[in-house]
Amino acid sequence: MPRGALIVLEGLDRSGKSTQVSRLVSRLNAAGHRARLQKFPDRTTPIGGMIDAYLRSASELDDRAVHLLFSANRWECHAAIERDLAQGVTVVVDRYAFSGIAFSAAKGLDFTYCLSPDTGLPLPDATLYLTLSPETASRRGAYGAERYENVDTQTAVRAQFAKVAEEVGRRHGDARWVEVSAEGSVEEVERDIWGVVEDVVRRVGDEPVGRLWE
Ligand code: FDM
Ligand code: MG
Repeated sequence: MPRGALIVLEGLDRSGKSTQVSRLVSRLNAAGHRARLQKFPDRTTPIGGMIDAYLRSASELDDRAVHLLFSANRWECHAAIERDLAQGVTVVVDRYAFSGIAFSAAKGLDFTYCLSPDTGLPLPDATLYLTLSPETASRRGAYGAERYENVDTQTAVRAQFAKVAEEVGRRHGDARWVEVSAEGSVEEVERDIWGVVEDVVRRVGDEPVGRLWE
């Protein structure tokens, strides 16, 4: 049986990521692929609950401690992801280790340190990075009230995502990181994403799943 594809969407706040991941899952299922959504952080687990409290500023945590919690939250889900891929289910992921690096490195943690706890996780077959100019982001309305939802943080995170893109290209090849402009309408962005994903899903069926940063 051909395996499923691991597709990640990354992007800054207000890039429309959540809308696009749910449209992508629906479209894959409508096209006859089995697909499911996985969101990180997954706030439904005990570790996810600690992350959720931190993001809502209901608790304070050391920067390294919270970095490791985000990674642990991915590790507690990796077996289910790999099982689904093996059974032919495509897993669409809303944020992954790349957000983990970008947000923690933006706080000043060492970039190489930030990479290391996610080493060995299933490697996405493609990561689609939704890009958005600061002007368009500000036109889309006010930020929410969670930690990191402010202009200064988003600017620092954007710069770190550029480094993450370089690192993915260097370690895993440029084809694994695809920039998609999120400036257009929901339908335009959906069409561009579909153009990439359709090919990936068809191509990876008999390739083994790679390992992140290995
Ligand atoms: N975030 C997300 C991190 O700081 N590290 C991570 O590993 C991940 C997956 O959590 F500000 C940040 C990014 C964002 C916040 O994400 C919550 P959602 O997508 O808004 O729930
Ligand atoms: Mg958010």
